[in-house]
Amino acid sequence: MWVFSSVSSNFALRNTIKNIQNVNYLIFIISMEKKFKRTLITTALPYANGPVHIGHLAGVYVPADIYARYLRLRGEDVIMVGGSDEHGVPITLRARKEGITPQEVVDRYHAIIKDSLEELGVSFDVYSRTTSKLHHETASEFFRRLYDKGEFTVQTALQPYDEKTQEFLADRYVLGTCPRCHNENAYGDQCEACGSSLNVTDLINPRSALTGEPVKMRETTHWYLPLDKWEEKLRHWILDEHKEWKTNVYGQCKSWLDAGLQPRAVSRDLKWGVPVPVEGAEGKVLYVWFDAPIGYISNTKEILPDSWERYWKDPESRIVNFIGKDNIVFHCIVFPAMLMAYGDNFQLPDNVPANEFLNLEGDKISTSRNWAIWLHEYLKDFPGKQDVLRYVLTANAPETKDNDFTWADFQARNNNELVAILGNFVNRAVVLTHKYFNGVVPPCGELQPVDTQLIADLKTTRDALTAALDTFHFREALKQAMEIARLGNKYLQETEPWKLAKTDMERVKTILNIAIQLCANLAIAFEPFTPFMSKKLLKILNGKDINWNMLGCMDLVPANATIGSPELLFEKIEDDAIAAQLKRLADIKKANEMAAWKPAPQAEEVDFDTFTKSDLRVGTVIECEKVPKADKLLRFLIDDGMEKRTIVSGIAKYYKPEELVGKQVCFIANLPPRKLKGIVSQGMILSAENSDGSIVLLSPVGPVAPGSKIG
Ligand code: B3M
Ligand code: ZN
Repeated sequence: MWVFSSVSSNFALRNTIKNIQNVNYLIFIISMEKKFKRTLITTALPYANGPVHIGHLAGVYVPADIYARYLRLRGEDVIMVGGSDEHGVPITLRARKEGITPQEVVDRYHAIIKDSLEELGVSFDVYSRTTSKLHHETASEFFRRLYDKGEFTVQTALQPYDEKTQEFLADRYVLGTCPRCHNENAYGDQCEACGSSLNVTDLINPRSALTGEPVKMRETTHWYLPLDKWEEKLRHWILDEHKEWKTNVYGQCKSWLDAGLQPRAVSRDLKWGVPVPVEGAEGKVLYVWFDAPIGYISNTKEILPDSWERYWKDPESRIVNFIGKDNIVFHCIVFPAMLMAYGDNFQLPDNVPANEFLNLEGDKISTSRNWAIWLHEYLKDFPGKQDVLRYVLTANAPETKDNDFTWADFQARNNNELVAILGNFVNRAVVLTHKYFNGVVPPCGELQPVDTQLIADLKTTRDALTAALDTFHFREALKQAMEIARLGNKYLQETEPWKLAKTDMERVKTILNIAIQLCANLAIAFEPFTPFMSKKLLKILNGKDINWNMLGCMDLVPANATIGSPELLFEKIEDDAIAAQLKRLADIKKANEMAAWKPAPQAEEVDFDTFTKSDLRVGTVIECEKVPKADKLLRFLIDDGMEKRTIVSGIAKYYKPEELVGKQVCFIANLPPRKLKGIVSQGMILSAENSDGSIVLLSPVGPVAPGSKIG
């Protein structure tokens, strides 16, 4: 076993400062040097109305975990807290849809989310839930203190109400006609057909989604947090003091602040949630966005009941919120205003590195349309491949703009990067050490220029990797980690120890010693990104107790140590595994199209006599063939009971001619003949257009005599 500690971490920082041009990086790194004593990492609380998908992972959980693991390797005091968001309308909607209680919904999905995140290696110190007693108490107390301090205003407003069920309706529970596109099933907050965001009062003929009854507007009273009161403070805190925040976050905050802040209602007329803890508030709960961020506090309390305040109230502590871009306003404006209103030394977040969105195969990920890769399903379909998903989602993370996940990219990054670069280098180093030295690490002799160059390159890469991690540029950081493996492959290619083995065994010793040290460096550099691989590699190298200061060192595995047998770190992903995933997505797309399909509106009335003028009959197909130079057309010869008639029909895309011979079809007999591609067509074969646009021929259910009339 090798256990190591050396080089000052400030060495890495100073070196990085020299190399880095970007001023924001520089400001940040200098501020890092003043050092925080501890870091609290929070991750957005996913709604427990469904499992988590790759969008949640790429946006929040994977980057947060990379950062937490990195800080732990640096020996810093860090905790990462998370939990499920179990209140709010999304939960009650799902419960109604499935005919179960909200509690049953959250129990089911909380378990799936918690287990799958754990299996992916997301290293929470606590993963809790907002239905816990502790959270209800914490959120209640928070509201009550603001109430007692007079921080709320009370406003009465008109809200949609369902008289049949006698309840106020959340915006999502109101349906009506969209004023823009006339979709009759637009929601009170949004029309999914044209994408416009709406107010309930915009809807034409609003009706209750619960009963279909017309919605009445009724007065109701709520508590509001006057955000305008905190506007100047927020402006100064974000726009002046946090210029180092990511531009997408800073920009969104600036536009909210420039538009001017308004009071926000923090209570709702709903049965599910944290009850509003004041008299006369029966039937009202805290707005989910009021209680959910308080969940970060409850979660910290849960693991550190006596010392949680150190992470929240000590100015030497720092809070980092990992979230998706749709949550920016709540974390940068609303929650900070709540904390300021609360007072008592609560600290505001030091950084909010929000990500943009991840799309899937070119389309927006959507829980309701099932357009997603669900984590728990991925883990079932690709057992043991947690690192591959973590790697791909980081390599392609939507850090500065929306990005696309494709299965082709997933396969390519696994096969061409993890297998061909990282796995290949480690395998070569370990196999050669076994081949020439029976798995005993040889000593390092005198260094040649190629060796010193490699060591210099390794140190430069380490500095770039560290700087990227410190500034939340995880894509760049991963690239730098992979650069170490690339350097290793290049080094073996240049030094060719397998050739030297015939002439200069002393030199081979040095080369393989260096190669094994590089493997140890890889185990450390990749730990935040691919912890499972790292663990396996450390086991092969008999290493333990790694830390970030070891990176760049060339004496990690002592000479004469015995290493384990070679084991493949990654395996190729074959085409059929990818094809199965693509087929699943294609099936979902088709099902969605079918679900969205509506039959054409009924045509105008015709009188019976007009209808009977059409001579509809059944015939038997005698011959059927493709019409040359016309890809859409088939030529039929039909036995119509009297003679044989030719009909040309545009269905070649949907049927093979030979499969139609002998079948019975329906046709209109008394249309005037028409010439198509030089062939005279004597009628029209009847077919139906399916929801996906495909054409299906009509045929009698049982055999009938050719020429029989339809009517
Ligand atoms: N549950 C919304 C979301 O999942 C919300 C986040 C809460 S973070 C305090 O996007
Ligand atoms: Zn619309």
